[in-house]
Amino acid sequence: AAVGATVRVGLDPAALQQGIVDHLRYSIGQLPALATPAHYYRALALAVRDRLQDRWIRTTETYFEQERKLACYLSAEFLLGPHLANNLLNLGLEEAARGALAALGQDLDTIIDCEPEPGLGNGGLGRLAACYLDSLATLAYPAVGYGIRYEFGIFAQQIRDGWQIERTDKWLHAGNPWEIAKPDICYEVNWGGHTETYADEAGLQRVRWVPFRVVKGLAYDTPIQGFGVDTCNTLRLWSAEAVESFDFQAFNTGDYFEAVEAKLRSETVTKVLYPNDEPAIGKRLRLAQQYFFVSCSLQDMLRILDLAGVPVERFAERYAVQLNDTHPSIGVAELMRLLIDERHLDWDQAWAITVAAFGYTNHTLLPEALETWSLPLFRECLPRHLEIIFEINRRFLDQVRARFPGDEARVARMSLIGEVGDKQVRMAHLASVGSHAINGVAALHTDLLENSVLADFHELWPERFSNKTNGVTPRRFLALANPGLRALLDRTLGTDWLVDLTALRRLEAHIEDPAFRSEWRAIKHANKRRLADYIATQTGVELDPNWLFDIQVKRIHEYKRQHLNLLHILTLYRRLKADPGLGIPPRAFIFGGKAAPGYFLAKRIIKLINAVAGTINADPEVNERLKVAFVPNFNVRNAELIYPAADLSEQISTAGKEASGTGNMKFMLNGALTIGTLDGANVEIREQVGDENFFLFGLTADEVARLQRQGYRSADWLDSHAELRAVLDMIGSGHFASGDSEVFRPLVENLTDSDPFLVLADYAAYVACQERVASAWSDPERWTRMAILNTARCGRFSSDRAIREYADEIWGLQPVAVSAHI
Ligand code: 26Q
Repeated sequence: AAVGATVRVGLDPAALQQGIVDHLRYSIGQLPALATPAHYYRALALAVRDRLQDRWIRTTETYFEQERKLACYLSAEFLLGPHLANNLLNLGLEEAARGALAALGQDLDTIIDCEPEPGLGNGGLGRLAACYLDSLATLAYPAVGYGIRYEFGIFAQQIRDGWQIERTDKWLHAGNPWEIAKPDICYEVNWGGHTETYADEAGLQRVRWVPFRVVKGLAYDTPIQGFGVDTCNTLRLWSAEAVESFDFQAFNTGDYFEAVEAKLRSETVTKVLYPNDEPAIGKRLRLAQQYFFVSCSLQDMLRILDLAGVPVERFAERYAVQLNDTHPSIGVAELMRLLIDERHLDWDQAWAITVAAFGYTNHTLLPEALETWSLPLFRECLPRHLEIIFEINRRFLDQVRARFPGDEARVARMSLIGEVGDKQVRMAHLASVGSHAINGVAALHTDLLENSVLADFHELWPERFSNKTNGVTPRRFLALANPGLRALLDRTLGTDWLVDLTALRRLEAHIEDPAFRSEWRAIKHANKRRLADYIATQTGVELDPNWLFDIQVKRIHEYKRQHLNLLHILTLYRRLKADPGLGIPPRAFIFGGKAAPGYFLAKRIIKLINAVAGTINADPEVNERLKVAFVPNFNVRNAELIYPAADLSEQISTAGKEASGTGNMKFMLNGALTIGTLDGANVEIREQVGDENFFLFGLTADEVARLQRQGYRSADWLDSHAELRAVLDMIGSGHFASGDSEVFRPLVENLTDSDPFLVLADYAAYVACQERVASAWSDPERWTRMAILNTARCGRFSSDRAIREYADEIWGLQPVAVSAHI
């Protein structure tokens, strides 16, 4: 190949080095002598993107030529995490990059740490979308991710005086070497205004939407390279801009300032990710974000269909459109609008296409987390869509009445319009009616979905429902996160586990080999050392890697019960204070997670964790047996340090409340044992690993429901448990707050007065279960066997398995082999 080609595509260290030097000069304009690791990061990222480019173009071209079905994953969030190390892994370029940088006097790990992570999501749902993109590409499925290019992602969390402080996440401030702007791929999106009817040339009555405002959506594409294949799919994120023509009126009348203000208003649409993981009422901008990205994405699908010369009637043969929760569910009404108002299809034809194209994934059962929009707000913002939703509803309720004559209570329950209190549009109902497939994200969750929130829909259309238990990508969460374990697995099993996680079963043959177990322990120890060093630099708390590392990392939520974990810690603290000779194994309790900025109790839970940490870590009577640390700013990057260092994974949500959990799977993958309730995917984890290798405690979902029906009284549990009362009193007394008895009063009162998530009811069982954990830990050989079994039996929880199920059972999607020219 010519020299120029080598700079762009050569995979050997020398070519890569040349590529880096070239970008440093021609793309960045930096003198090598003055280049910092951040400059080298950008240069390497650009050199790696060059090496993706042929695969990327070839993939797009292959899909276009082969006229095959494409999966479109619509998600308001993609919590991608850093790209560089992942792309090096998937391209098989890790050693070449290390060598190329070494020749330039640079260290690859230092360079990798320079990447600001794209945190375009809140937690589980956004990270799931990112894992699914990885699996889609690795399995060679034709797919596109569609979402929002937030200028500011999830806030960076700092801890000041024990409290969470939010800092804006300026992930784009040094530019983003991974994305390519496609300014020619852009669409107009209407907002507000009113509708009119008119007669077309043929005299047919049609509807026209006269908007109050028009915003333009621009595409930014990011390559999603599969592991070990040439498939490189696209993540297309939309960024909002003002429509040029829109300023002119104000400009011409001399109000330049007004014109600029209108431009700014347009651009706020994609400014910032909402940092809540449940809906807040009446947030017009959130509705604007949802409609904006969904409209751009559907217009894009139609444009590509036109380009391919495929008639719009065949839309559903060419696209499977998956709704990641209800956030993109306005798509049901938008596709109807595009097909009827713009493409002039009749209602029945448009509806058949819509239902055949859409699938809906539900991620929550919590009633307060189900999305609704107030009818007046909805009408003001999306007047045409409301008309369409009324018509969908009219036809749908006719169907319900025909099937269940005289059952008006059922009709009211199922209506797309809720009439309890103020009228609302129920997005989960819109998504369910407009989709041929509806799924939950774990077996228990799907079961509860079918029998509670969507029971009426399940009765009407049982064939639409199925379960798709979540999964996580072993490339990022094992190979990248745990290089020590990766090397052991490669040496012991070969490398096929990376694309067939069930191959880890073969580890079971090595469990009785003491040398293997001791290697296993050495790897875990090194991972714990690495995390301890990180925690020491971030918080000043020093942890000993020989201790049991007991970890709970996830968003802070009452239903996830970080405070139950705290009650256990304080029980041990009190016992140790009373009896300093008590024989309990030393434990490090590690927490991490962000609270929604407006979530009062969640923020107090963070403050309490830090207050307890301050007291315990400084007390020589207990700090040789107990330590507590809160890792600030839990994100994808530090998650990759945390999961591999865990001995014990805390999955202690109130049964029936956690739809699935995916952190539970990331811990299991890395050989942590789980202490957990029968909730979400914990149920399936326990099934896989065996009852004897899982620390189970607590009420079941049925028992929780029954207790709450009967009228749960938390005070009953206080009367019968002196130790629990003492712990709560201690929190309330100000013991952890230099005598301030106010700060934690709301938390204590929440538990003693209402306890909505049954923390007190599960307390005794949890503490008893933790005693079983302690006794298992005291036998290291037994613990190691159980740890190995956890990794060996995690095969089901690969996102590859989950994606195959979606492809086969919902999307009707076949893999398409891509072969790059180079
Ligand atoms: C909705 C409207 C307005 C503003 C915000 C939102 C919003 C944003 C994010 C609502 C929900 C979310 C995120 C939910 C989420 O992460 N759910 C988790 O999804 C995981 C993947 O399926 C599951 O494993 C978890 O159990 C579930 O809690």
